[in-house]
Amino acid sequence: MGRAFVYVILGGGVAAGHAAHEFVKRGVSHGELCIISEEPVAPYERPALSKGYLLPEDPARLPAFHCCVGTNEERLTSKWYKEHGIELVLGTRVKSADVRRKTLLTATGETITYKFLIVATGARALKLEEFGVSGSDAESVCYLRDLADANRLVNVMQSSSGGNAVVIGGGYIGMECAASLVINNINVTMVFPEPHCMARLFTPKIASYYEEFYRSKGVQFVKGTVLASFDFDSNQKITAVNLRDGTKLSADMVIVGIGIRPNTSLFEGQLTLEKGGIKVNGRMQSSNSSVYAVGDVATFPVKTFGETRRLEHVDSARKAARHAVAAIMEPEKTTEFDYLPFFYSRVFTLSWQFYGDNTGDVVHFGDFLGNSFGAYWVNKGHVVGSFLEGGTKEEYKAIAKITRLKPAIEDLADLETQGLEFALAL
Ligand code: FAD
Ligand code: NAD
Ligand code: ISD
Repeated sequence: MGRAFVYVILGGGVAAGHAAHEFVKRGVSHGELCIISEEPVAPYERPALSKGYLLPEDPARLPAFHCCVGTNEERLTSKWYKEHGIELVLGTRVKSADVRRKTLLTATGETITYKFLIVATGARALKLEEFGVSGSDAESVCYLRDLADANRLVNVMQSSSGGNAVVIGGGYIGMECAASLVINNINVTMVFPEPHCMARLFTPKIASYYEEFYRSKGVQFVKGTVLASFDFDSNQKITAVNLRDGTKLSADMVIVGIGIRPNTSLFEGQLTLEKGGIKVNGRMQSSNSSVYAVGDVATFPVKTFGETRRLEHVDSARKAARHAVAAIMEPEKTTEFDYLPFFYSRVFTLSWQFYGDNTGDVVHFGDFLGNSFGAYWVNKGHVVGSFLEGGTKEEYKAIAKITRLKPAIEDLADLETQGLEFALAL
């Protein structure tokens, strides 16, 4: 059995949803585009899963957060895809790809061919077993990557109300889930190997602000160690978590957020890989000219840094997806992708944004005892990155603009004195 399409998007997450919207904006014809997704629902805004989805009252539920509500655009339900003649093949895993033959084979045995393929397979959560610890399949151990994980997490959370949770990992998932657990009346201990939370991005000073805030909400931190094993009762229910430093933490539930691996396996040996992702050029085109890659799975040239990066954030997935569609449908009008990395998070009443690169010297500014502060990163004499907690819309716009402009900095002390005013004055 086989079907042929002009355009196929492999993966049905954030990048797929925004790419589909762009295809329609650019006049794709009925029957030309197909999206194949392992998930059983139309593309949705994944960030909701660790935020609104976990609220105890009035939680976000589909269809409210289908793409592209994250950018205040149309909400694309299955009906929208149907109305625009887009074939949405849901609940279907692609099990092999042959880029020479331009063919995908699904787990249901169907062959789908394409003229242009956009790979948007995202990433999978790393499992404890990959670090030599078993127990991931225990009833109260939760990961969080997709809707099925989120539903499971909500159930486990509800049955653990008033109890103890151990959160393994001090990155995005750990921080956002820990906040949600507290809001759900669960006592939280966070465990991670680094000296402070969000070690990939935060400076020790920034991290200590968030850690203090979390402590004020009752969260405890165990740093510099990792999980060694679980204790189970006679019903195979987890009762405690044993850490490598010998600590035993009693636990009714566990959330694991220890990073991801991009889903590249279908293309290994067929496309060039770099930095863990599918290497693409400024048109999001891989080493095979009919295959494009976007989102968590793509390693692309970040012009402003002069090097390639693989980013794991929603803004980058959305914009790269739209850029790939532009490059495919209007190649002569489409220039190289020129993306300024943008990351953000919201936890409790806090909210931060980061633009650019966190390399070089750090200059902190603002009131670290209050509720608005930030930092600039200055590399080789230029601002390359900025962070702001508690900013206004105008202030976030200003730090984004300054990071894009990369102004020269002669005196770090002067930059520190000027603080946010430096960005606002530009
Ligand atoms: P995904 O959205 O992960 O989509 C990949 C899709 O491909 C999935 O539907 C998957 O099932 C499908 N797929 C994979 N392999 C196959 C196959 N072989 N066959 C068929 N289908 C396949 N970023 C932010 O910037 N801000 C946030 O606040 C934020 N919050 C997040 C919260 C959570 C809980 C998670 C997990 C991530 C969050 N992120 C956030 C990161 C952001 O969601 C990702 O960067 C983004 O989803 C990447 O989009 P993508 O389309 O590349 O991958
Ligand atoms: P992450 O890379 O942000 O953090 C991984 C954390 O795992 C590290 O900070 C470290 O503390 C911990 N760790 C590493 N090895 C460990 C070990 N052996 N034992 C215990 N802990 C260990 O990844 P994540 O938090 O799992 O997030 C998954 C993905 O979801 C990422 O791509 C992230 O960008 C994305 N996400 C983003 C947001 C956002 O941008 N606001 C929110 C949620 C999720
Ligand atoms: O994707 C990401 C992310 O979450 C970060 O903190 O890239 C950055 C750093 O790993 C690199 O700047």
